[in-house]
Amino acid sequence: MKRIFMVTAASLMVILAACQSEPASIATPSGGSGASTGALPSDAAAVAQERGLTPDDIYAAVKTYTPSGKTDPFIMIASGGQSGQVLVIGVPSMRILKVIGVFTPESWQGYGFGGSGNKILAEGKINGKDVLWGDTHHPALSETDASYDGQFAFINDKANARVAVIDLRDFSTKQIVKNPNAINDHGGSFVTPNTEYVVEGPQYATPIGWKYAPLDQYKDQYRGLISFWSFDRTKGRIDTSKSFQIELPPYWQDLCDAGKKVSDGWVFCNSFNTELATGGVESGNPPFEAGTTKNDTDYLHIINWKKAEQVVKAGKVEQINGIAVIRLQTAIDEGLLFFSPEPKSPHGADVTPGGEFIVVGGKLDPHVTIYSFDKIQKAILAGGFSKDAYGVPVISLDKSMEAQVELGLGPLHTVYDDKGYAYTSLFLDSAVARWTLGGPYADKHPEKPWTLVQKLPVQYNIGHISAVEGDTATPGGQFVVALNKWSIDRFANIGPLMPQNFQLVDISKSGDQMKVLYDMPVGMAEPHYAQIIKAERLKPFQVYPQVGWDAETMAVDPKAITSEAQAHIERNGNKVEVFMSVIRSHYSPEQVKVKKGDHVIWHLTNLERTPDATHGFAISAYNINLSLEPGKTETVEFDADQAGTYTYYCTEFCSALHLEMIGYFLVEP
Ligand code: K7E
Ligand code: CUA
Repeated sequence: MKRIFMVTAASLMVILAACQSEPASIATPSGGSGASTGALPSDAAAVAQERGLTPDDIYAAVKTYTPSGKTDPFIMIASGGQSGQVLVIGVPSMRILKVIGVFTPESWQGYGFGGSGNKILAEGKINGKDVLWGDTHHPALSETDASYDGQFAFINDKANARVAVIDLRDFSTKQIVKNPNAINDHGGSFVTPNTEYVVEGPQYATPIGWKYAPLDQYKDQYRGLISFWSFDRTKGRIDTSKSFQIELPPYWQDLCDAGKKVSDGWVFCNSFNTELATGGVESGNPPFEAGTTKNDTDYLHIINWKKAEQVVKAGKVEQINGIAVIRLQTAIDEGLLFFSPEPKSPHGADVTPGGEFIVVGGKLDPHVTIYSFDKIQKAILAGGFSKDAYGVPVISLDKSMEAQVELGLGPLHTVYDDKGYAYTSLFLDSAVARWTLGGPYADKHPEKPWTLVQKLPVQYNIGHISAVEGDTATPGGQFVVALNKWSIDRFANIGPLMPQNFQLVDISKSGDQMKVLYDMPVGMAEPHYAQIIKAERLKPFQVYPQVGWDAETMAVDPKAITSEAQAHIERNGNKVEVFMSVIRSHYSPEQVKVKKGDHVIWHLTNLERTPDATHGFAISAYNINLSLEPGKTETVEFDADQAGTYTYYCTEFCSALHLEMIGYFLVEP
């Protein structure tokens, strides 16, 4: 129901004046234009009136409108859910800037249609089988000293326990790592404060190495397994030889977060199903949803990864499928693993900017529970624990808890700002809760610590929540994005499968002043988490640094030609090697003739140095399609197994003579 009332030119001026008083860095990120407030043009007031816009609507419009030629001050890296992709979105305009193919072939980028993307996708094979989709959940930007450094992004595939590396110099996928010991994951990816490790937490327990074991052996044979993938920044790759895993009890570890600052060196994961339910509603067992929620508490997992590193160095590991695994008993004996109870069916474990507290959502409990890292450390020093069924020391809740804040129904995930507020998604309430942190944050806001300040309705069923750098040591405080699972009535009806709704929320003002600004439909999957980085931290290439650049190795391909004069074809028996140049508006050579059965190796180099002068390359019927950005080299290798007359042509409208950018590929019978 929309409140419609008259918007007078005078009230618009008040709103505009209010917007103008926002910090210039938010209102006019690119600076310099110096728009004058002055009087609102009468034609604009007429439009507002005709469209029935309320003052709130006009505030939202002014707050989010990004004039042509201006760029967004923030970039959101969002999971692409079941699309197996990653979305790059400008904030606050909420415009999609790029869809990055990660676990799924993506034809615009020519990812998975003959070029280097095929090699990367092949790394994600499972037992030799192509798995060409992913359920991406949690993107993680690389960090230096617990703040985003704009260099890399990582993303997990929940469905298949894989982690991918995206290089932010060209926003493209460079590596997929298949976890050899887990078949699904969830608590990943997230990074340790200097991106020493990309952490991949587990979810539904299976035997390590996903070997067969019947469900009546669940307690003894099934296990959780958290992975610490060692990241080599210089190479821009995960180094599995320096990575390790820690065996965990078969509780369903869920969301994880790395400690930072005072809690650097530790990782925290919430969990559920301490009941060890194995389902079987068809044989009279309680269904999973009941079986996994019987206990009043589950366990927050508290893991000392710096100590685990030492245990690995000391060789107290077992090699399983090529990865060093710290066994559960070793983790207990070496003091790497502790538990503390969490209220009913928790979700989310989110560390505060300074690392002092860990906030866990209640899911079936109206509270968030706030754990104190300091108290946890004191309890560990004091000793005298009870033990869980597997012998893991349990720190009682009264020894680890700092506070509980009642927020409402279904608290899930929490992010932070620069004003000492925390923001928690309330799934069942469909709301964003703003509440106050205590401890060192107490004097940043006027309210009492650990209290609810505002509950802002969102549309609808919010899952994750993302804030500008809101999970780092240096949160921004301008915007929150609610990642809503349902959109129901927010968009035009386009059939039963409805888009998700990313709702932009203004959090720039203190107190109960949060406002919904904008609805962005996401009509391609269900994203889970997203991170928002200040755009100025990103330093991507405009064109590849040199002609002949191999985007996979991020170096010049020694086989690449660098001028049109070098274009040629080499034949050696039934091997045909094509060295092709690509520039507006022709390929050279324009005729490639082979015999049926020839093995073809086709190198293409885009000689352009002009930004955006991208060419495509598609060979009809051969499932080959490449994107050649300025300077890029790609190599396609295939057997000419079908005789006939084929064309190859440029799939990017690159110039007035783009349609003429074609060639003939003749395969003689
Ligand atoms: Cu992070 Cu959606 Cu995977 Cu919560 S999960 S919503
Ligand atoms: Cu090159 Cu179109």
